[in-house]
Amino acid sequence: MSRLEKLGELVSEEEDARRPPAPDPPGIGPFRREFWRSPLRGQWLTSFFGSMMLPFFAIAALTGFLSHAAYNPGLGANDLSGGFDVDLYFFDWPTQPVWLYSLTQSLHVIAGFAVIPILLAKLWSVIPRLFERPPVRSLAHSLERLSVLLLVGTSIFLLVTGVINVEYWLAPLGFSFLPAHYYAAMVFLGALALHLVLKLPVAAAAFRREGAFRPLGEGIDRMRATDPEVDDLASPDPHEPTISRRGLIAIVGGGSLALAVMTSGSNLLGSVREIALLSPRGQTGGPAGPGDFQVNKTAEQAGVARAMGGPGWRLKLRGGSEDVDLDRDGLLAMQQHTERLPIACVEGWTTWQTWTGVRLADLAALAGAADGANLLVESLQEAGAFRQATLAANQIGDERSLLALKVNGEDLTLDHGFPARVIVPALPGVHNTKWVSRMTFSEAA
Ligand SMILES: Nc1nc2c(c(=O)[nH]1)N[C@H]1C(S)=C(S)[C@@H](COP(=O)(O)O)O[C@H]1N2
Ligand SMILES: [Mo]
Repeated sequence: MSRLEKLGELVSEEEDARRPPAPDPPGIGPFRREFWRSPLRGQWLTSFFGSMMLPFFAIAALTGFLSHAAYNPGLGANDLSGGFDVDLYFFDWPTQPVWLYSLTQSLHVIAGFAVIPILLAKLWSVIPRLFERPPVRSLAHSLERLSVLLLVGTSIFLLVTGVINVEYWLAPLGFSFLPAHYYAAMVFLGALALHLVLKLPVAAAAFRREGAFRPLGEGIDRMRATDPEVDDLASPDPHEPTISRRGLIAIVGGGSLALAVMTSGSNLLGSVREIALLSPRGQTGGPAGPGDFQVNKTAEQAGVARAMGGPGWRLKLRGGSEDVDLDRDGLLAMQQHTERLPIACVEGWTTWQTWTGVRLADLAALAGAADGANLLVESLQEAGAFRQATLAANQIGDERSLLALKVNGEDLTLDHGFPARVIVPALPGVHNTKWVSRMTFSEAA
């Protein structure tokens, strides 16, 4: 026992002595420690699950911030988070490699799905704490419990909002995913840091006592419950084990792996969609043909009718030295370029297609845009946060960045953005605006 722990114990003993004997509520049901009888519970198991989760949370946090950076939240119309538009980053999101956002966002979603079984197992392992009596022993104890409450609350909230966003259950709930997810992530990271400071010594002690990996070597016949005297999570009255600790860990790890594999099907590679059982956009989008790949929001959902992109449609270039209006034939008469580029959505899916159209850089030159200008792209779609996006100078300047008119050799389908859509390498899917009607260059930055 460390000096600090000893001190803590002395203090709490003293507190116990000072407190008048509380009228002990009758120990009933789950409020009795004996109620919880699994011989698996103990600080080692909880610490092991906690350690298993750490890499997933580290990946999710890092890639979450990268996604925020990729959205260029400080730029023009890009703040979707209701005020959280600070540019926290000291770098411009690059356009190279073209699959960068696909990689980081896939990892984000994979890590989030894969951690779910481990989090559930860890919560199961500490459930007696929820019924701890007395609920609050001291100021320090109440603060610790509050931080755990925040940690558990935000981690569940982050995973639930992430999953419902991926699964398209969000719209009916009528709240905005990004701000909720961002702000919860901030609270979560704070609570996690505090939790680590408070619990690392406990976990380290449990690993020293039990051997960090020793219980993994024990089958059900050799497994013993830990001593409830030294381990406040151990059951004082354990029943016979029905599974070993390593058996439970294998099941949890297997579940986690299965979720990771399934989630990666429509993700990283964008190609093994048969295993993407949990992705509503895992399969295809429209009628068979060159436009048969997933559609995020259909034209109908966006309120865009084919007639709006008909013969009367003009692309309006604004903000340069000259206002230019182009019809679709005018665009087709410009130099055409073909690029194979992914659309990588924040939801985690990726789809690689072959796009043909004009370079954004050529449009900037045509309009006489200033060097270093950024670009507000607006859609025929009248309402909704995704009707517009602002692109940074490096994104306009990349020669693979297109205003696409065709996909896979044929005119864009209406659902994929006819008459014209943006496609920029390594750009989050949401900024690849469909049904473009107007492009406004800013003054030079
Ligand atoms: N105007 C407009 N453009 C949009 C959207 C939208 O809702 N409206 N959705 C965006 C999102 S979130 C993604 S992931 C991509 C998906 O493109 P796709 O539907 O062609 O696959 O389009 C983007 N462009
Ligand atoms: Mo998206």
